[in-house]
Amino acid sequence: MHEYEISPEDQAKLAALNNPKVEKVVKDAIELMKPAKVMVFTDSLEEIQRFRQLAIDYQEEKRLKIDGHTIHYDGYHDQARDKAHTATLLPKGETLSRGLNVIEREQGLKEILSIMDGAMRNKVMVVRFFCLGPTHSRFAIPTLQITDSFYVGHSEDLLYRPGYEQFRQHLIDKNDFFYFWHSAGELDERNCTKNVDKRRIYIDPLEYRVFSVNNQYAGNSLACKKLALRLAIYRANHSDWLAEHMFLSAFYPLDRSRKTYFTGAYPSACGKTSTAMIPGATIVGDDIVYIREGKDGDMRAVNIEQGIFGIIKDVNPKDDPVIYKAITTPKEVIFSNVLTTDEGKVYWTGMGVDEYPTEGWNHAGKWKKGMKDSNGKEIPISHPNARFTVRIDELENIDEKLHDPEGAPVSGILYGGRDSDTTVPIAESLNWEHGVFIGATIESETTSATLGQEGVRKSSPMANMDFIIVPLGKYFKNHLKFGKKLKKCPKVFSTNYFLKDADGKYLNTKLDKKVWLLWAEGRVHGDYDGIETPIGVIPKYDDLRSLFAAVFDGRIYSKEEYNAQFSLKIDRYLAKYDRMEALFKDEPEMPDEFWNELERIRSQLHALKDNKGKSIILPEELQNN
Ligand code: SPV
Ligand code: MN
Repeated sequence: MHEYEISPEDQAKLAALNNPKVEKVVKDAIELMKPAKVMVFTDSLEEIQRFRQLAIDYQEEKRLKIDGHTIHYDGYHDQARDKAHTATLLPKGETLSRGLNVIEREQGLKEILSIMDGAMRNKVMVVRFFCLGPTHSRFAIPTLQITDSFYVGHSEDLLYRPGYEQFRQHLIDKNDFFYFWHSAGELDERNCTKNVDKRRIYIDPLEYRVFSVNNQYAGNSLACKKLALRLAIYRANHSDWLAEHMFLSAFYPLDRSRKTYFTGAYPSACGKTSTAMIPGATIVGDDIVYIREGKDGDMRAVNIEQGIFGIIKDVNPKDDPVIYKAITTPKEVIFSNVLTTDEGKVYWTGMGVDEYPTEGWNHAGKWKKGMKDSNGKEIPISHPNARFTVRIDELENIDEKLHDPEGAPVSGILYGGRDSDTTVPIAESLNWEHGVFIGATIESETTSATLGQEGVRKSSPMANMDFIIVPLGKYFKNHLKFGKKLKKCPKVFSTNYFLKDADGKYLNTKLDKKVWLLWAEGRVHGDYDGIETPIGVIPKYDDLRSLFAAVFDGRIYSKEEYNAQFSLKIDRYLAKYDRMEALFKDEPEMPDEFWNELERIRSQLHALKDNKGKSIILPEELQNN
C-alpha cells in the first residue's frame, strides 16, 4: 500500500459520491503513480479559485500584468499533438485507417502502466470532475480527470463545465463516465516535462479511458479535449449519433430577421475559427460538437466545451476584433508559449503592433531576437501553435444556446480545406449523400507554417481524421445513416477560401467569406436560386454582386472575378477524384454511396467536357444544363 497525504475533507468529497467505480479508479491511480499528496476538488467557486491559485503556487503558471492573465510554457519539444506516440489500444487483429497507430491492447497497457509507475512521486495528484456538453442533458458525458498538473486542471476549468455535482447527485449512471490518468512526469527547472522521449498517449476505448504521460501541451494532456473526442467518436459510431471536430455558430441575414445555426469542419489553418467568428455571427463553440437527432427530427448539436483554446498567431484588432479585445482586457486568460517581458506584457506573431521587443521569455526559455535552436532554425517571438484559453461567456458574440441542454438546431454544415486551384469558393451539395462525400474528400494543402514541403495536399475526412478510432468506412456509414433518418436534414456546403490565380495571388480577401456565408444562410431558407452543376449548386452572379455591394459598402464584384472563382475546372476536379479513388480503394467497409457519388460526378464531368469541347466551363455556360 502506497502511503500518501490526504485531508479528511478531501476524503469526504470522494466518499460523498458513493461511487465504487470512482473510488477504485482513484485508488488504482494512487497505487500506480505513487503521489505524495492527493487533493479532491468539487464544483464550488471557492475551490475552483483555490485551484487557479495552486497553478501559480506550483509555478506552472505565472501572473501577467493584466488582471486575471497568466502564462504557461510547454517544453520546446512539446508544442503540438504528438501523433507518433498516440495510439489506440485494440484487441489483436483490429486495425485503423491511414496511419492511426494501433497497439495490441494487453501489450499497450503493460507498456504505458510501466511508464506511469511512480510518475507522481513527490508530486500532488489532483482529482477533478467535468462534464462534456451542457449539464442535465442527454448529450452530456461525465468525466473523471486525474492529473498532477495544475495547468491542466485550470485549463479544464475554463474549457469544460464542472462535473462533481453530476456525480454527487447521481444524475449519471454510476459506471458510465470517461476517465483519464495524466502525469506531466518529471519536470525540468522551467517546470516543463523532462522526458519527452517517453511521452505516450494511449486511448483504451474498450474501457472508455485514456492514459497520457510525459507531456503538458494541451492537445496531449487535457484529456477532456482531443483524447475524449476519440472516445466519443468510438461511442457515437457504435450508436446512432455523431461526435465531430466542428465549430457551431449562428449566422444571420443582412437584415438580421432570423438566425440559422451552422456547424463546420476545417483542417487546421483553413479558416475554421474565422468562419465561426465571422463578424455578425454569434458563437456556441469553435472546436468539438456532439450531434443527435432532435425531438422534431431535426439535427441538434451541442458544444461539448465552454471555452476556446485558440491559436493566437495573427490575432489582431483588424482580423479578429472580438478575440483580440477579449484577450487584451482584464479577465481570466491563460496564454501559452508566447513571449513575455519583465513587465509581464505578452507578444505574439501577427498581433499587429508596430514594435516588438527584442528579448524576453518564450517557449525556448530566455529569448533574444535572432536566436537559433539546435537545428539552426531561428526561434520566432512566439511558437506558431502558441495559444490562448478563455471562457466563451467572456466573448461579446456569445450565443444564447451555449448551455441549452437540447442543443442548437443545425440547418447548415460547412466543409472546407485549403485548395489553391480546384474547388469553387462555395457550393451547396445536391443531397445528404453528396454532402457526406464532400466531407469525406476534404483536402488541405500544407503551408509554410507546417513542417515539410509546401503545397502538398493532405486528405482529412471531415477534418476529423486524427481522431477517428473506428474504421473510416464505418464512420461514413454512420454519417449516412444519421442524415437519412432526419426529417429535417441540414444542407451541406463545400467552401474554399484559398483559390489563387496563375501567378499565385489569392482570388479572394479574408473577409470575402462573409458573402459566401450569407449566401449559404439564404439558401437554407430558399432566398437564392443557384446553378446546378455536377459538383453542387453554385451562386448566380447577380446575387453575389448585390451581397458584395451590401457587405462592403458598395464594393463592385466584377463578372471577371466571378468567372475566375466559379468556373468549373473539370480536369482539376477529375484529378482530385482520382486521388480520392486511390486513397479510399483499399479501405474496408466503404459505403456504396461513396463510390456511387464519385462515379456520378466523374461521369457527369466527362459528359460536360465532351459536350462543351473544353475543360474549363464558365458559370453562364452551365446555366441551362
Ligand atoms: C487542433 O489542433 O485541432 C486543436 C488544438 O484544436 S489541440 O488541442 O491540440 O487539438
Ligand atoms: Mn481542434
